[in-house]
Amino acid sequence: MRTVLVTGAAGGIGTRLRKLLKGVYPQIVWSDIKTPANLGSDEKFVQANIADLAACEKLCEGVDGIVHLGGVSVERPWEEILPANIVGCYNMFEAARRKKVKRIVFASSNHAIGFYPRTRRIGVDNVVRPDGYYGVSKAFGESMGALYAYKHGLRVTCLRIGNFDDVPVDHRRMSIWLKPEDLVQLIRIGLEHPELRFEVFYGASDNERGWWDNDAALRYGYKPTGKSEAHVKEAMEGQAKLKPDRVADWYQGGPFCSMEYDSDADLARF
Ligand code: 15L
Repeated sequence: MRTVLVTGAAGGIGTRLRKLLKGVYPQIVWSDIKTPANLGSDEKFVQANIADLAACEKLCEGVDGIVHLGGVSVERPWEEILPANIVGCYNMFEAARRKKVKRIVFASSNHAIGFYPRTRRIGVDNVVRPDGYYGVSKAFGESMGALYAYKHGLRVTCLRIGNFDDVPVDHRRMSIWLKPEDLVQLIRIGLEHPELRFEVFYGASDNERGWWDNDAALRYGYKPTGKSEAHVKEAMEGQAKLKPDRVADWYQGGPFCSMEYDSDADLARF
């Protein structure tokens, strides 16, 4: 990997990665629809809208690997998800194929499987259960990854990111927390591991209360260093500030599940 493109540079994860990936690859090109605050003079930034295929092709020129974080990162109306996360995701994969980029790490999300109850332990072979249009867009991105890997030979890693933060901030995040440095490890496996073709990994640290079987990532050498149990006090303090919610508290996806929820389901059966 000589040149790595990272989309979504102005977002929460992108902003943090700008520090954590410094010096890891000879050249990193950062991109976003908006210019990040505090761009360093040593950082290369290209402003682009991923809903524009020609702009994506330009971004991919001379690039070896992509970390695709760009797009909407929370639940939003379909009209916002469609251009940014569906069209934008297609554009990045297609531009990568046309420009012969070798690898893509796609930032998927736990919201692709948010409608599994917290009582279930799941792996990467369970069918998706998105908890909103955002989750659907992440499931779509994982499908694009599989298509472009098996049909066009790209090497693709989809990271179902739990919650990326310095510490877990509530009860749910105790199970899905991802320490920033652990995300760097997963990204590096995706960009560098010689045997990888297409994989889905959970973007989670070594959380005792975790719901996900992350064997696939461990087999590729992932050694998470974050342990949510070390931060239980902060997480429970955060939890105490939240109102109980029968749907959000039942499902892995939490509050995204209760948005616009109007099913009369007996939760205990699902
Ligand atoms: C995500 O996918 C979001 O990008 C982030 O904002 C959080 O909501 C996170 O999931 C989460 O589930 O905590």
